[in-house]
Amino acid sequence: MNLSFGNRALFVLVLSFTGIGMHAEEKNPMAIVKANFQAADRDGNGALDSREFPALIDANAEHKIGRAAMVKRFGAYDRAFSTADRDADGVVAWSELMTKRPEHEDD
Ligand SMILES: [Ca+2]
Ligand SMILES: [Ca+2]
Repeated sequence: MNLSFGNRALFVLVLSFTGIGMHAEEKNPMAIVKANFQAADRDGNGALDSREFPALIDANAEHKIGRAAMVKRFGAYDRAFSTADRDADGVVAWSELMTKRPEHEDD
């Protein structure tokens, strides 16, 4: 290698910056859930009905987010759906996922 100090410093900087970027992405489950939500929302109406919801659970389970893997393992999609559908209008909106309250976290 025949890098000057400046080039070498830049090289290290780029490497560490890339590393931080990847790390931050893995550390942000909300961004992953949002992407999974949008992928699961097949008709694109901004909410998941009971047929779309399992796709979100499965995708979240792949990323080991929350209790998704457990819901998937027990096939408890209906129960998870009615818990997530806080206003019981038959669809789970993104805002409903975001307003999940702590008392619903216990079993
Ligand atoms: Ca939808
Ligand atoms: Ca709802």
